[in-house]
Amino acid sequence: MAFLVDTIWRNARIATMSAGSRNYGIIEDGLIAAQDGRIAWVGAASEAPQFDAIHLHDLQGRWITPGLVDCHTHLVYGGNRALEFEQRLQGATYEEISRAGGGIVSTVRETRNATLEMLIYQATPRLESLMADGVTTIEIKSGYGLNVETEIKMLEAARALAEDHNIRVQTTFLGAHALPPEADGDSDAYIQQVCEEQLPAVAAAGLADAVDAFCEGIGFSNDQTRRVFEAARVHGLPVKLHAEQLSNLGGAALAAEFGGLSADHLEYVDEPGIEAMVKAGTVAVILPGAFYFLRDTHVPPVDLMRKHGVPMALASDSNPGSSPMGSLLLALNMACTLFHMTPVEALASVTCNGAAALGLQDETGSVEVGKACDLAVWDIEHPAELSYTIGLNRLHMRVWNGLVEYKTSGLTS
Ligand code: DI6
Ligand code: FE
Repeated sequence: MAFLVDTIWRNARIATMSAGSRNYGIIEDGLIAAQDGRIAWVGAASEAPQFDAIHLHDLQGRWITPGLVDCHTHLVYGGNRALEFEQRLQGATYEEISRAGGGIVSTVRETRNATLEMLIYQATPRLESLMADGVTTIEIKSGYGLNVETEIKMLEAARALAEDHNIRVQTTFLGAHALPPEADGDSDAYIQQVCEEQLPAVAAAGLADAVDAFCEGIGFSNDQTRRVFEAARVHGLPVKLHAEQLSNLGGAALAAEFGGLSADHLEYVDEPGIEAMVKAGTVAVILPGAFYFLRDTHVPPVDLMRKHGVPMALASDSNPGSSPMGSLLLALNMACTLFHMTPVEALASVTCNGAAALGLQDETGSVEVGKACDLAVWDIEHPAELSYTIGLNRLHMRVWNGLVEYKTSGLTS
């Protein structure tokens, strides 16, 4: 008797990236069956039961990986900061520009002035560029509104992008990203407003899946971040944190103390911070785009992370100020070249570990029975090529929740 399923992919080599498989979890001559958008069967074709499928894809030996996860982006914002880039090239630093009222705050002005429709329109090519890299799950943060109205507008734009595209969008509230000009330098009063007005409004509207903050000299202190996390806990929302990007304020340990999903950036994290993260199951999200674009020289301690076994994820950090990056595959190459990650670590970091950084490890991030059928099909001879090449994208097909898009068809729904 044959089992009838919606879709079969066969004649494929599969890097399942399944939990516990240290080395890609390779299946040669693999077959995947999907039913109702979920993976119903995966394994070697020789062991497969007899399937009948409505849609049959013969992949002629191509590679399948899990659909990629970009677990840290600021994709929605108004305007751009190309002129600030020029200033930096003439010698101004990111922190100097920020302290002089440019930087994040200039994007806040543009984002407040943009309509919801403009925000969606401007974010769409950025989203589609990442989707063309095989991204099937993306996190999008607020944080360029810094008031109730605009934070909500940003999160609504993120949710609208999900409606218009075949992609899973997780939203994160980042009201504690920077101090808005009207706060007049009173960061404690602003944090109170984040906790008592912005966060409750966002939570009541059901617009956030998590809460984030920028714990940094040019952002908010460890103590102020703690207040934000306590408010997140009251609203039952998990936390993540921009931690130790430009200095060490103990943010990684703080995120771990609150059972954080992830601590992100981590150029300056120390061993106690890493140990705390391991104990709490907090994922280390590394953002090579920002490191590269800010011409940072303080490399995140990947060796220490590896030694302690903290799961590492990579993300684009797509944002106008420190990482105007439209490719997640590029982050793989950068992480290997700049931080000595291995190609298998890099692929794990944008699949299973990226999913864990969003609390979605049971839903996506590996090719396993029961998970969403999120796949990327590649014209490559080995998965290490995904890390090896620079700006060369060999995506053949993208599958989200069982829905197939071909690269040549424009990849939009
Ligand atoms: N760290 C970053 O790298 C981004 N936000 C943050 O807290 C930069 C955001 C920007 O410069 O617009
Ligand atoms: Fe960021």
